[in-house]
Amino acid sequence: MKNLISTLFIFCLINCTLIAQNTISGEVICRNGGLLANVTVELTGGTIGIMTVVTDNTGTYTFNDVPANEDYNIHLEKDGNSLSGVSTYDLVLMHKYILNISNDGPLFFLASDINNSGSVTILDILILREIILGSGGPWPIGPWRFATDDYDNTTASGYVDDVPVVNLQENLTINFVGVYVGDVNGGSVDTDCN
Ligand SMILES: [Ca+2]
Ligand SMILES: [Ca+2]
Repeated sequence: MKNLISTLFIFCLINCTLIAQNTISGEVICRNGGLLANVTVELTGGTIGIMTVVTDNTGTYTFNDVPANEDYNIHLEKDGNSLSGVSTYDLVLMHKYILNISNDGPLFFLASDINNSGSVTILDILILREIILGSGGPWPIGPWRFATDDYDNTTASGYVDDVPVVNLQENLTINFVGVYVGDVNGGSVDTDCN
């Protein structure tokens, strides 16, 4: 009997490890703090292949029953080609950024780096100017981009658009801020921002 219990215990231990599952969830907000709907969130990797959810008016996403002990990638994207929130005033702010007289933090930088080169230069201004003159798009990247709430370009912390999850061991909460590229001052009033 003792041997049987030991065998069952070992069997359970192995299988419990194999079927352990977790939840990956979070919230996507706008720069003004509103909840951002219609963001496509993809979870890829491990044995699941790909799982996709779209945020609703609560701005939340949830992946249930994600197998533990595996590696994943979370990717966010959202369509957009409106100039809502993008104006010549943003060009002025970018000029000031280049001249070191205006910098309102990491999200300001992310919205200003139009070509995703890792710096804000006169080329970004020229590209955004063409977008404005052309009444919208195409953006080199985006226009929506998604930064984790710990994103900071000056310290290389946090992630944008893609978040790696290595060896999932527990339930994770990963929150994002949606940034509309070109809307440097974050004045966009997107209809999906609740
Ligand atoms: Ca750039
Ligand atoms: Ca703006």
